[in-house]
Amino acid sequence: MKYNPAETEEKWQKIWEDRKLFKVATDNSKEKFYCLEMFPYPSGKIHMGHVRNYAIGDVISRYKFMQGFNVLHPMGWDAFGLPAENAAIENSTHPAVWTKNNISYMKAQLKKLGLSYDWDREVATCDPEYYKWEQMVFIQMYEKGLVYKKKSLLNWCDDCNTVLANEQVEDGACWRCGHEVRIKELDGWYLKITDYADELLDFTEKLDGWPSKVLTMQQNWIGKSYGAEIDFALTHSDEKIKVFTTRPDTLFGATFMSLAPEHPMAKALLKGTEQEKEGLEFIDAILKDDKVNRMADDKEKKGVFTGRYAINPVTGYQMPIFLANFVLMDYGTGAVMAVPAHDQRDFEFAKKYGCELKIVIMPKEGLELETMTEAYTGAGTLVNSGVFDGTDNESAKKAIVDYLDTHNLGKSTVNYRLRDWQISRQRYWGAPIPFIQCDCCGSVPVPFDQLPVQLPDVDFNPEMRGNPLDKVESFVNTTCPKCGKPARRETDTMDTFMESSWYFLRYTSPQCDTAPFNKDDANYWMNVDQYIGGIEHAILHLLYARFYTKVMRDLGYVSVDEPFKRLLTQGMVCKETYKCPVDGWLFPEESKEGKCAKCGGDVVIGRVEKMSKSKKNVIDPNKLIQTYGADTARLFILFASPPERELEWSDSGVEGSFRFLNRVYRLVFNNLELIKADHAGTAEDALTKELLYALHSTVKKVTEDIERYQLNTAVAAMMEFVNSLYSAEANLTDGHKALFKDCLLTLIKILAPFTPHLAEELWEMTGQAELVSRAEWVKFDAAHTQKDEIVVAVQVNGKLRGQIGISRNMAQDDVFALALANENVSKHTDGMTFVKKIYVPNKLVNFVVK
Ligand code: ANZ
Ligand code: ZN
Ligand code: ZN
Repeated sequence: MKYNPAETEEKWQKIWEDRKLFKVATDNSKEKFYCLEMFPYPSGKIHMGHVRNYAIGDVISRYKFMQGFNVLHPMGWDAFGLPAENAAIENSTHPAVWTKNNISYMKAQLKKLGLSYDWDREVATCDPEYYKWEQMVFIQMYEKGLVYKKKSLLNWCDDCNTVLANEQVEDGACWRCGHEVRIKELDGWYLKITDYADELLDFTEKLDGWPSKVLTMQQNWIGKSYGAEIDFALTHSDEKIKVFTTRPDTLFGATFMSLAPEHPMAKALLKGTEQEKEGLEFIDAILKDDKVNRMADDKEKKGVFTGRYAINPVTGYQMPIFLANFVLMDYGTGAVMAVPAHDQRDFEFAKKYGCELKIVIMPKEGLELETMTEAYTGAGTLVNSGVFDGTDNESAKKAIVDYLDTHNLGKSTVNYRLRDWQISRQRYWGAPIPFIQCDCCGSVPVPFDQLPVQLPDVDFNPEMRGNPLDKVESFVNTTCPKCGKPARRETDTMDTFMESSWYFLRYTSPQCDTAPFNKDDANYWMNVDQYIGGIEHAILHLLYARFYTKVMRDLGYVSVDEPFKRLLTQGMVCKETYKCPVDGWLFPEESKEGKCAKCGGDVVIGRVEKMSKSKKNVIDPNKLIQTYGADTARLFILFASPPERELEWSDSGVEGSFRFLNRVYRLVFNNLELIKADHAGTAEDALTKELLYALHSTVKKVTEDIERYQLNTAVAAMMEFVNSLYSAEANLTDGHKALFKDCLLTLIKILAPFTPHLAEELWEMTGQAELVSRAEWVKFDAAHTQKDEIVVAVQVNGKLRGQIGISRNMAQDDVFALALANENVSKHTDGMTFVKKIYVPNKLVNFVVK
């Protein structure tokens, strides 16, 4: 008899499914555990990153199941998005068809992995029954003042007839067609996430189950800074320019001003000056550059003088006003008071354009203009700052703002980096924004009883450009719900981040047809106790989901403040690359012993990198499962690396995992008779002690390791356990059989979350009635988790001279006696006088001798 994964796995998957083993219901009498993995985009196939994500989640879920929790472990599809639409255009199909096919293929793949999902809760976000509620909540947000429409400047490709995100603009050209990108003013819908900036920030302090790295990223994204707004008068007009600064203490050193090229006053300032033409050209050029790029520290600082001057309110200095590429309109006020001696960007800019530098913050070690090679940005005492001279710069911040405040020149403010969330997409495959545009009434929400606003049918073909919704007359032309006159339907669809911001709430009652979800169910299951997903979602998805949850709370739908209690961000799956100088990147199977399978030439083995289709360093989960089975795939992935780290693919590692499972199979199979029999009595000898130790310390380690996500060391502990059992096997007497049986059954149980199919098969072979997935998790006895024998180092005058084995907590005098009995130790102490005998219990002996 041999371990046959293909047969075993299919058999158990069917049994679990038939018995609806992982179907759960709200049950207030039971403690719940909600385990969630980020749902996939139905791109076509499962990749190794998915396998890793879901294998980790499955261990945690199955473990919690066995611990008696009522475990919610759902799965679904983040089903809207651009790839479906592009594929539909290319292949003249419909995005819905493409998506549906992908879902059914990927679902079958997931089932082959033996994941413990409650498939009755499956959700696909492109389902009108899903987005209907999103539309309803969107309207409720609108009624609460959390949704608004605004014109903004966006990247636009005339050829593709579409808006482009900054990342889709490459050197001023469209990433898809290469056409020049222009800036177009467009209406867009926004969610007021900024209303929640403070709460989102404050709660990052309370999310102690999150990686601190992710919290820091969120904090930086929200980017709260305290500072001041200061008004600067102009020499040529009565208007004023307001700047935002975090360094009011440097006001006396402000020698010029930098404005964003899109600042509303930029063109007016230029008007009639010698610089007008150059200035206008500069504005056009800069607007094409994307913002991230403009802000980058290493980006060359560029600017033009406007020909105008502002007046420093405390020094009277006439500050030339520049337009500068690194000043952004959507931060602060879009205007900066430049202090070149104390800000690096301003320093570089001043050197380039010949502006004056003035030191106003003096560090202890002194500072001189002549020798400065970079801005001094540290702390110090104020100089050249009138009445504030001598004040330390931290207290000067407040003192100067107070002064400005009393003279009506400025006031303290708080500024955020976080911007409102622009959710409009000029695309078909998304949830339609439920609004109607009426010439008389403006933007009018679609009445609730008319929801969902469903996507109309459209024929897709390769000639298509832009948003097909614009062209569907029957969709666009409608009547105003308020006045009944002809009106136009909104044709923008929502950002797909909207759907992923609340799917975890929908999972708590996915069939609910009277509300987005049932309140009692949501309050029972929320928060998600464990969320698992990629670090690439550390900022936007998690921030939006947190925001949405708070909005749902404020709309009265749910009572939690935060969606995710604990967060695990799994590392990437990586593999070395293969490249043939002739044929380019090769799939792993196209490189045979260093030779290219296509041309026979030498293959260049490249760095270990994230698995990606473009570099072909991918392993197909299907093939892996076909060859070794899902349990081997799962075990390898879990064993190869701690979940949060990168995982380097290794074929020999996969082989090793497969061999281990065979070893387990044989061990149990060879002892079936022993397991099925009843045994009485336990021998009191060394082997019993060893077995007890192996058993309890393994259970302890596996339990604790799962709790702290160290799944790899949990697997290692089970491997060691199997080794101990093999070596004990040969020496068993009747007095060990009961204990040995216990060890084997325990092994099967603790393996169950990791390799559930094999565990079920073995469990059944041993004659157990229930499923091992339903068995109770094993408890350990702490008394047996410590080895009696411990090794203690013996030093003489601080030098290691020997090691002794002692029993734990042996009396000090006995330890000294044992130590002195050691030959090498006595060689160094014989004939000497003892100055001191030191004993660090259970660790170290040191004799100080003369
Ligand atoms: C004067 C000053 C002196 C500044 C100094 C810094 C150092 P954080 O901390 O990120 O909030 N700033 C203001 N608005 C800007 C914009 N729209 N685009 C680019 N830079 C802008 O940054 C605040 C600082 O960034 C502000 O404080 C301002 O420069 C600049 F020794 O004002 B500071
Ligand atoms: Zn284009
Ligand atoms: Zn109307």
